[in-house]
Amino acid sequence: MKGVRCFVALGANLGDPVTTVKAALAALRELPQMELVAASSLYRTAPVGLTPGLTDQPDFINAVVEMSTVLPAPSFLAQLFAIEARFGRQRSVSNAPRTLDLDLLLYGDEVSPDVQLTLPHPRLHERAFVLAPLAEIAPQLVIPGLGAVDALLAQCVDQRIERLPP
Ligand code: PH2
Ligand code: MG
Ligand code: MG
Repeated sequence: MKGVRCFVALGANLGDPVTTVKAALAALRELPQMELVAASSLYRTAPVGLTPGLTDQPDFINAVVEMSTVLPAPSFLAQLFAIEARFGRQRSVSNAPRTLDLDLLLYGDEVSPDVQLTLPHPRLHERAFVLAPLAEIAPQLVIPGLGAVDALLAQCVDQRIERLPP
């Protein structure tokens, strides 16, 4: 498929997050009009950016996938939201614990300040839990307006992440 090169982040920290993330990877693989090109390892990561009052959260399981799609970005995002809903995602305050979070990180080279879908993802460059799996599957990647993925990752050394065995 000659589609747009996209990257999606997966995150979960409620229930059984390893099983959830693996099942979400299978769901992404089955989406029509797109192709899953590469999937990173799973990572166990310390929660980042916690809302006051929600600081005692379980660790997350995170991963990143590369996809190719012929869908426009808003339609692709709608598909991601539909998968989140299937996995029982409840939306409350930002950064609350979640059964499954799917974030569209990059849609080709698109740069957009749209509040519904900011591209690249607005916090991507400061999050080791995104940059480490991204660097694993796309080590040469340059993020539009932000720079090389490995250089950005080197600036996030204080965040605890552990790559899980396959
Ligand atoms: N997602 C957040 C906020 N903080 N921390 C980790 N480790 N992993 C996440 O996926 C995550 C987070 C908001 O989506
Ligand atoms: Mg999200
Ligand atoms: Mg998120």
